[in-house]
Amino acid sequence: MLTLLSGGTGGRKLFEGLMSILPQKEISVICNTADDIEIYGLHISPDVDSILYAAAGIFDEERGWGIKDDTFNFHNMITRIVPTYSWFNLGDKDLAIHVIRTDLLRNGMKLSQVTNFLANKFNVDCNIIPMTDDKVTTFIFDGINKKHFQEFWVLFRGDMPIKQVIFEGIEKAQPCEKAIDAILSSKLIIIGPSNPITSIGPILSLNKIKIAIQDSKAKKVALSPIKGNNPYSGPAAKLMQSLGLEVSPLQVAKLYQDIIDYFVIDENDDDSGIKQLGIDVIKTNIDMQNMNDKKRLAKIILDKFYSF
Ligand code: GDP
Ligand code: FO1
Repeated sequence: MLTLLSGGTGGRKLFEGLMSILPQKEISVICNTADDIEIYGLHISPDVDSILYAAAGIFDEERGWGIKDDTFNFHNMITRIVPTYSWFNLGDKDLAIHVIRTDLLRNGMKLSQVTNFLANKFNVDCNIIPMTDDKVTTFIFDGINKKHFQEFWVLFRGDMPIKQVIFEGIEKAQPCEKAIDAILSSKLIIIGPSNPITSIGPILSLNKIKIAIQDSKAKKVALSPIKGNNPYSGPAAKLMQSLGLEVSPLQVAKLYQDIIDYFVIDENDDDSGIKQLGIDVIKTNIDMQNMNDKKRLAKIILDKFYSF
């Protein structure tokens, strides 16, 4: 068994590589839920859904979110009536998932149980685990107002000042028990090349998850989402800069230094600072533009750290 900590893009790409090599039942994924948002009363869980859809083979790779070949009839109609709904797009097929999830949550199921229910319906065998069943929400504070992460990213396209990143609810939130079980029974724990601030940040801010990783006998490896001084996509650079952090693989390694043994960085990046942290470095091509790249990178990690 191995456990991957993931958001919806870099971590999901690596997940696709891992799935192309290992049987799904050997893989557990602990997903960030702090990006979750309620849109007109529906519970949307973007990172859980990206992993679920990827496992089910229905993820829209081109768009980078949602279900492939989806249509937007519902969205077009609802925004014709209420134009202010137009900023967040929900596809028709995607919508079915949100309606079911919201209904089951209202009937008392926990997010992890709903996720399990949905995974079964798609014949998904890997263990997709939300980091918590409790409400945790990432807000971006600009010094005056706080905006939900989705508003910051989708509505304002990341174009607002960032004074603080707040994981509201994190102090009281408990990790899902299944997440702790997965960590403690894994031979390998992988921190995916996900956004270290808003995807991995909330997962590791659940103290019991961090402690379980530290206590685990597993090999612990993280992959860099940064090549040179740039992320491949998303707001990682803006978030890191705004928080006074350098945008570099070394900085990401520093964020993970108390839990990882190995760090995978791009072959052209400098590893000296990372080695000085006491972390072993694997240098390789960390681009995952297509399925071959994803499989190649996953294979390097599995060959080195996971005998099966
Ligand atoms: P989100 O939920 O969509 O923000 O997804 P993640 O947090 O999982 O992923 C965002 C991070 O993925 C960004 O910081 C990117 O730099 C990283 N990423 C995207 N594509 C690649 C890739 O091909 N290789 C690597 N190493 N990282 C990537
Ligand atoms: N991203 C967008 O840029 N625009 C959208 O309208 C949008 C809708 C959406 C609906 C469901 C879903 O699961 C994800 C969606 N995303 C959309 C992606 C999402 O905002 C982000 O990629 C992640 O939350 C970042 O972690």
